[in-house]
Amino acid sequence: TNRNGKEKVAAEIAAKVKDGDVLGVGSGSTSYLALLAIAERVKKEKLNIRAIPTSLEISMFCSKWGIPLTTLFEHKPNWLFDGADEVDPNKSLIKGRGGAMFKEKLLMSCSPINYIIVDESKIVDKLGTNFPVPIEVFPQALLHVEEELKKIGANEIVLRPAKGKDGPCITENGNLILDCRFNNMHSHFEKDIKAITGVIESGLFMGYNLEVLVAANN
Ligand code: DER
Repeated sequence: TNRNGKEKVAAEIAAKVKDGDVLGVGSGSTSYLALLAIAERVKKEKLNIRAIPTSLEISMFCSKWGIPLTTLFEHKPNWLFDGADEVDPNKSLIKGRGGAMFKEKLLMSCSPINYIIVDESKIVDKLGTNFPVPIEVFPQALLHVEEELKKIGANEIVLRPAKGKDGPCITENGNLILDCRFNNMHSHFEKDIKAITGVIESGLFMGYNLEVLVAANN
């Protein structure tokens, strides 16, 4: 049933697409549903749009369904849609279960309008309830970053293991991911994490102008 809810929200996103749009396309299964719905409209209505992907997987889906790709070298996105792991009452997010948060945050920073599509399970009172905060780390900086994260209150730091190969998960940027839990994440905590040299990006999104569309778990 919640799949129906998700497909309804995916259709809402697809309905927003205008001819000529350049879309920032987030990663994850909910963005995927929206991309499917958009691809249908593109085909049926011969829409001329372009996508700036946030992961290899999204690039492959766009190529498969005939949605032309572009890059930030040629275009800024008119708007973006993406999923999230957690959304709190201030519309702060935890993202990055899919490991694409560097490009997702980069695109969101370049996009004037951002839609976050989630189901009710992602709505939390306090960030960190269900998901750790993923932090992308330059490999050589690992031990330094772990030390610094502990200083700002990390009480659990897990090096994300790879699936399908031995050793740690390696992001599409060639970095490692630390999944972290913290004692207290105050309202500018994203900046405290980013200030640590060796941190490439975190999955903490605070203070972005975004609209949240929630799929009912009917
Ligand atoms: O990795 C990400 O940031 C994804 O957007 C993720 O957080 C949401 O993925 P889902 O839609 O498959 O739950």
